[in-house]
Amino acid sequence: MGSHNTTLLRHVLTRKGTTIPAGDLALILERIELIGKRIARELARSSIRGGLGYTGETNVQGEEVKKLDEWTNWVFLDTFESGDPVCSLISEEMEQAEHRGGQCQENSYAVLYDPLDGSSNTDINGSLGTIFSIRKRAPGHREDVNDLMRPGSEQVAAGYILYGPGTQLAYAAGAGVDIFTLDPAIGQFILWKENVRMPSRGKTYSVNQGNITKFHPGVRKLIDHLTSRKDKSTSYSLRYTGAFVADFHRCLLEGGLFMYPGEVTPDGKSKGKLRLMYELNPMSYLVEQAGGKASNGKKRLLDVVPAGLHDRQPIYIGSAEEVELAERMQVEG
Ligand code: AHM
Ligand code: MG
Repeated sequence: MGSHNTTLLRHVLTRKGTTIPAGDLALILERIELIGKRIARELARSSIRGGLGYTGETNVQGEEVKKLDEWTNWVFLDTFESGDPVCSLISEEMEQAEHRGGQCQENSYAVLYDPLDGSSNTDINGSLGTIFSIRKRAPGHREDVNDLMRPGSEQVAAGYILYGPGTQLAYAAGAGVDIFTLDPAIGQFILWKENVRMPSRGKTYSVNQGNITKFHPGVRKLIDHLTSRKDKSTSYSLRYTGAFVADFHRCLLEGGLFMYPGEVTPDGKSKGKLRLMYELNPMSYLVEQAGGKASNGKKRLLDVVPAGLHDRQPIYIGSAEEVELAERMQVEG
């Protein structure tokens, strides 16, 4: 058994080749790991603390808000109270960004996040996640977030926390994807895998197949193709948890395809469900750093210029072979 004693902070401070200064990244990830520990602890006992169910409110996305959505969003705001070097907090749960300090300075950042991904799983003790994206803010900006209306390729770091049987944190900052596991007894995220590389093809696909009639016919063609393989060595199994983080984590480790296709509306337009800035960009950044691909069915997701903070897009993400296949099948028309 190898030695398991590299903490997240030590790793960040000694990692070479990152696109963001190690000191800045350490300050931000130190906060995010604390958020992960606070959320993991609460999720483990929320059923006996009256923390499950809905608040009765609807969020900016028009979705019913769960008590844990609201609480986890507050945990971000509370943990980043002291700001520096984070100037702006932008969440799928808030219509407007929250800012810390005065005008954003030279080396200040925005953290864009989905505090509780897969929230339909809260009440059944299913897997959940937190997703984050880190971008530089242009000096002098604050409420004006136009400097962030840029493609996901401009992220300087991104990652997620998976709350499963164990809690794991994965991040990338231009030097590959590294994964850490929380040891609750000592309260530390310990390095588990460094520089994860995805297989170029996998054995599973992930999609909410119950929505098939709402998707473009190209998606049905793709699913027919994936499910028509008779040879065990080339056939696919379906895996879908209802939490993007959990499904993506499988893909990252074992290869395969996760998709959330656009829903074709009566006027023939395709409408994605998952959010570009809080969900798709961070995972697309990670997948590319691990040798995989991410597309909206027509183009690389990291090249998409957001139409707004809460923009949604279709997604096809995973091993290079399966994502290229989806694009060839013209899944989004
Ligand atoms: P959420 O962030 O509000 O939980 O929504 C995102 C989730 C993803 O985690 C998951 O892949 C998808 O929505 C599940 O949606 P559906 O229930 O339509 O399959
Ligand atoms: Mg989500």
